[in-house]
Amino acid sequence: MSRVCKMSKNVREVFRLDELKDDIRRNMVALLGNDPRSKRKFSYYNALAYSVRERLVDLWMRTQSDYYDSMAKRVYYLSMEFLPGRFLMNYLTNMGIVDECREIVAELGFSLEELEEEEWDAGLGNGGLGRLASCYLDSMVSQNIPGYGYGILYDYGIFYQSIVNGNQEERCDNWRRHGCPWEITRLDTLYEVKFYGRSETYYDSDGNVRFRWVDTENVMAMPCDILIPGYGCSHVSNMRLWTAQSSREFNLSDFNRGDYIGAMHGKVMSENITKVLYPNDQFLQGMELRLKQQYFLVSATFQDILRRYLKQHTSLAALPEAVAVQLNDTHPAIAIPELMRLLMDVYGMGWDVAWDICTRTFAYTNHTVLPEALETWPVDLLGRLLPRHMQIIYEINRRFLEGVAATFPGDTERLSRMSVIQEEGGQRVRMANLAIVGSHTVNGVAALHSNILQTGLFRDFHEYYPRKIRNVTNGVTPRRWLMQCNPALSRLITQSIGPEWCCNLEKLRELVPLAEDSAFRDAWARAKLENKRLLSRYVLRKVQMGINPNTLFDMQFKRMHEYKRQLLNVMHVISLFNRIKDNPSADITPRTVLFGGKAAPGYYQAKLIIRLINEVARVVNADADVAGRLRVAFLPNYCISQAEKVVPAADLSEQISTAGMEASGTGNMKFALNGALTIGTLDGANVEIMEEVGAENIFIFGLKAHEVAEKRRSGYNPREFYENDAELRRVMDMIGSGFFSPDERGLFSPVYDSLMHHGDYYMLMADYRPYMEAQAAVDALYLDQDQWVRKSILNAANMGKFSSDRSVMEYARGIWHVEPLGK
Ligand code: 8GP
Repeated sequence: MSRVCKMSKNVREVFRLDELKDDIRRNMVALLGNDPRSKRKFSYYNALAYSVRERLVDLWMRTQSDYYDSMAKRVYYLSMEFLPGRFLMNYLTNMGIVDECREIVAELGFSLEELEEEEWDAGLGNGGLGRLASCYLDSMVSQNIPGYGYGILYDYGIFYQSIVNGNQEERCDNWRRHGCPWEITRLDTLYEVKFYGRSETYYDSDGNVRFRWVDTENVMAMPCDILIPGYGCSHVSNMRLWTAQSSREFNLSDFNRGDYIGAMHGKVMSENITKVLYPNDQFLQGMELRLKQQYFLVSATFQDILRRYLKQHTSLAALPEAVAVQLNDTHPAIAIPELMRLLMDVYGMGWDVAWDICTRTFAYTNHTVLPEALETWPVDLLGRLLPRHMQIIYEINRRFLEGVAATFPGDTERLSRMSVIQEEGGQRVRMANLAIVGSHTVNGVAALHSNILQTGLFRDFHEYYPRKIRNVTNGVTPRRWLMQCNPALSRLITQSIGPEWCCNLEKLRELVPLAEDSAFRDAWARAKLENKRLLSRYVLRKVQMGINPNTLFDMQFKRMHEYKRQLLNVMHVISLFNRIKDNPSADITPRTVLFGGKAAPGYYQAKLIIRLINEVARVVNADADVAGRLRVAFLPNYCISQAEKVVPAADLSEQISTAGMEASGTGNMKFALNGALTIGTLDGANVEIMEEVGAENIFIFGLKAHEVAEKRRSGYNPREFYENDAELRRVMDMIGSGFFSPDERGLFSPVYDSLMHHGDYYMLMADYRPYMEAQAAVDALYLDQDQWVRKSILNAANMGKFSSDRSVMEYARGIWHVEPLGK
């Protein structure tokens, strides 16, 4: 076992907690230049952060030398997005020093929670894909898998959302404006990244034709490390995020010509590469700058990977035995031609040897089947920005299609479907096809999704490479998503079954018998109520609205997208409203329906649905008949730190996407882990959640994925549902006629039209009645609190499978072929 592990035995000694208070004061002065007598929370947060960070640097260095000494195979997780949120409490949780730290901070006159609130979220991602990457880093390091995250340090993360007159407004997220104490900037490490220019042939000394990439415009990449502590601090890893710096020669030549402004312009332009995260979730915006960002990440990362590798190896032939690269979606897939280029043009290998190394190094994860999210780049653009890569892609494709043609002679349609180059509508590079061809393994993120990849989206590839496409169901880290975000419940669980659950989530199963213990159920219900009270206070602060913790908290928090069907939820709310208005004395289960989520700034329909939610909320919340029974709120700026408040307080988790469209979902896992019951379709990981918790403990409704596909084929008629269902008709008419927008009657016509006149692509009309019935079952069950709490316990108890520790071990054993160090 490593030294690091042994050290974690005596936390107080290892982390020098007796000196922490003095260190905080010292950092107030030495690093921040502040008077420790000042009571500025922000300064104290920073001083605490630096003091915590410096305790980990030593462990990080030991971890790195452990990796080095053991010559362990390393995993590189390449992702354009990471969504870590706040770091402070995560560091303290994983170091196991939350309580000690709380005492020390109290002695300085603060509560830990108020200092925690001083931190800005690191919002370097859009949603599920980025958060998954962060959960995986936590699980990798906690299980001693030698790995690193590689990404981009955007100056501006995902935009800050505010709601003004019911509409989403975006403000830029200048999250590092006041500095970020977690970053360790490596000013002395710079790599050159090339763009544009041309590919030139020449003859080497043996008379072979070779290629080189010349006349390029260069930008420098500088790394910034953020430490990732493992739980129990067995190891400390890091994510390495790149920032763009202008290249020196580039400036100097312009300066020498006396063109100061020209030089500065070039500098600003090149540094723009890492300025801003593209805010689209599952929608490709084919901008040149985005492709530049992708190549910037890939080029800098591979220089770093090869530098580290070559410190311990003399030949690149063994690269796949020492390095596993996971491509988080196709965004970093340009890494495939980049590694080919490096191996051939820089290290002089021939095609076949280089290709063999390449395909044994890469694996690719697909996160969506939505066609509008699948990346394709115009050949013109890619060829201009990365001319040598374009050549290599053509050659990869030529050889690949030769193989396909040999296996399926005469099947030209198959060839054109599988080609890396799409011909129709102007030539484009299909990045998914490139990623499949260049990887040894491709995986989907839930069983249903992987099955859809095999039989639908990537069917041709599955026929050609029958063992390449597999499943690894997503997971979430129990450290952040239970231990840290839900102290009340965590305490109860630990008191009842001991602390091992946070490293072995399957242990939660020991809670199953406790569901029959009424004292335990009471304690469980008290923890939930405490969390609901905390959230109510937050809601009051955020949107000046009082909500009643004794009502059913019904939550839908996720990106705004038509396929996620927030609109279906709104239709249920409107139906409840109508029922109460029709019969004001009816006995109904009081509910608070909460929404949160960002819409891509250019996604008109999603923004209109935000507006609809807010207008419906206005009408419902102002109605005297409804008071005390139904309340609706949209919480602005959903982000990780908000999720940490929302998730523990949920009674009901809305996971209601059109079946076949949500690849996995991870919010569904977080909510159920915290004791929410799920209402959902058989989509993504909901299917597996149902298998684990039991069909009697989840509210499943609606069309199944194959039925959706079948209906699309056979012709779907949404009007039929409108005509045959009076309650649905009334809801639709209210939306369409301007009931919720009296000053602008046509405001919601596009919402009405999308369902009634434009084919209702996501089949809300078909699923409305089954959804209403499932919601009625929810209402009935909630009235029987004993049963509800029992099911809540059984949900959490059966979520063991959905730990990201399990997912990461599946990747490690089945895809990366790495073992935990020291085991
Ligand atoms: C998301 C999926 O929508 C979600 O179901 C899944 O849980 C999550 O990835 C993690 O696997 N997909 C994306 O965020 C995504 O595809 N983003 C697009 C930009 C590719």
